[in-house]
Amino acid sequence: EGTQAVPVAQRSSWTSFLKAIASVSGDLSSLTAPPFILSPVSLTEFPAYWCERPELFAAIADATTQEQRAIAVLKWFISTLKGQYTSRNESMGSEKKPLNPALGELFYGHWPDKNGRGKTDLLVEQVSHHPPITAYVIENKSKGLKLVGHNAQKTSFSGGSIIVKQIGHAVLTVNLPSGPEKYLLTLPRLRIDGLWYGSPYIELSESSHIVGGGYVGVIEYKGKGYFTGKSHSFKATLTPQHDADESEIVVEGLWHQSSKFVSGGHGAFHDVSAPKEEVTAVGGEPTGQMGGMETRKLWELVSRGIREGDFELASREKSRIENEMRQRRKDEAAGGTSWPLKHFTPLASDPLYEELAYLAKIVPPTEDTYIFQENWPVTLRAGP
Ligand code: HCR
Repeated sequence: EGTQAVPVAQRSSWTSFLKAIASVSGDLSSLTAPPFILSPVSLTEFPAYWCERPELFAAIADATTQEQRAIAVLKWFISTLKGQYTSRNESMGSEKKPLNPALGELFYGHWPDKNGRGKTDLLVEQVSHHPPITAYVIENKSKGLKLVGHNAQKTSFSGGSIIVKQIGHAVLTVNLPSGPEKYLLTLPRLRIDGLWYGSPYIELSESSHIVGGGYVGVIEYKGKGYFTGKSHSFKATLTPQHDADESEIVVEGLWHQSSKFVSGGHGAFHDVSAPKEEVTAVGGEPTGQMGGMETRKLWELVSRGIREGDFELASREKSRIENEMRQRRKDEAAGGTSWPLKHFTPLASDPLYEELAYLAKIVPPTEDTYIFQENWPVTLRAGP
């Protein structure tokens, strides 16, 4: 009975970690966790989950009516959830603790053009260290599609699980001949279960929204024992905002597998059994190399240590990076300067969020945002 997944030598540090989680509320990112639960990947790589099926993203631009577009946006969104929330269980055996990004940490990548879907670019910047906030842009220029968003988390502990409230939102812009159409996307709540056993996994709960293009979309998430009695269940409802002739669209199923239309369409809706496509990381320096703040360069040795089981290397390098960052912050404070973000400017409120959140009665009614500065390195946009 008990903590089978925890290596014997790490059991007491795992129990201390769980106790620390239970007593710290808000931000878990800086707690030190035992080696077996460490992921070699930083949170700045997570925005790539938004586009692991680039053809579904591109399909949004190919839809010819508002109804088709609303369906395409929902299909793309639901198809990202498997990667966002279950992929570490598949690739690493359980959910793990990602590397806590440094302020100004960067990640650039792309998905190449294939079968006329166009090239899709990814840019990520860590815009805050404490609390951790990650901002990102995903753009398919040839299709006129752009997703700009930011993410933060507020954690609490309840009934042996970690509850993660996601803060932040994303705005998807679809450039149409008639002008831009914008969709607001909010994020689900997470519950991290299986902690005691040392094999954490995620279940989604409550709801998230997709609002825009003439539709108000609500996605409700349930685990075992609800709609279908199965884990990872969801029900999505797209309600037309104006046109009484348009019908409501309802879809139900399992977000990590497949779903079906319940009304407003027939048969299969989404299916993620086909392989996904990982992002190709690219260096952001003019030479095409990765600079010192690019995630795979910054964490190179920590990652190698974690992957190869050399935890001495991992922890030595992690301390070196953290000390360097602490020193950088001290120097800035002494000199009255602050770290210049490369790609984003913080803004205390987002008028588009406010307008669309009001339509769908989303709480909170206002949120801050990070405005993307269109200075994406030209070199990163070259190529097919
Ligand atoms: C909660 C979490 C950090 C945040 C991760 C987010 C919410 C980040 C944005 C992505 O779009 C989706 C996403 C997926 C991850 O599931 C989620 C992480 C899961 C665990 C991690 C905690 C900070 C670490 C808790 C430590 C446990 C696993 C021992």
